Amino acid sequence: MPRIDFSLYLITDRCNTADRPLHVVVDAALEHGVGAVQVREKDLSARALLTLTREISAQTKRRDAKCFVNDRVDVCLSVPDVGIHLRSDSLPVNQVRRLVGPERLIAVSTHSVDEVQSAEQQGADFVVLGPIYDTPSKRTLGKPLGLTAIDMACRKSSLPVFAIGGITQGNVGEVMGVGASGIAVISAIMPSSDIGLITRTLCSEIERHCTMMR
Ligand code: 3NM
Repeated sequence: MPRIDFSLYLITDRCNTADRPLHVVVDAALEHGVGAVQVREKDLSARALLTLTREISAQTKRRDAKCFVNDRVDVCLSVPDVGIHLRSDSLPVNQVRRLVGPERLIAVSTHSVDEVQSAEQQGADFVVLGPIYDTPSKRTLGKPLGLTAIDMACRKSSLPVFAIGGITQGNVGEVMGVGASGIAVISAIMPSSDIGLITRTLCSEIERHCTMMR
């Protein structure tokens, strides 16, 4: 079994759930095919983040899915089996590997092919590369990277590369078609009025393009 056995990675945003409790949205997404959830609530205190990560980890366990926490190695180490998702200003990957040991999964946010290669050399398990398309929260990063970045990253690294940034049911096929191992999304799922339908649609698009590549 590969360490990364999922292809649809949901990132939380508890302020973007169309007024539903976060756990309701997360549970529906897990029920319909999300394979991993990243707890990314940057404004929470360490203690509140710990409580939330415990809750979401219990939800992912029930569905045989994975749970990651953004940036906070201390919170990660406090909850059994939770992985860590590092950003560019987090502790370096190799340092985190020494802290969390060989079993916990390490994901890394990357914004260039060089960063993907560096994450691989330092012992990451997979990378998220973006923004691939325009997405409001990442306009400060400049122009979206586009599909060629995924293509190049997949050629130059053997790590699973997940596409992020503006991924929707309309473009998931494109990113899978150039070699992505999966997608990471917030707004395609979090605020959706029908979480089950959009999750199933994304899963079947991913599966369709994986089948076409075989
Ligand atoms: N990181 P949506 S893009 C959290 O490029 C995040 O590193 C990105 O949200 C990166 O699915 C992004 O709504 C936002 O576009 C993803």
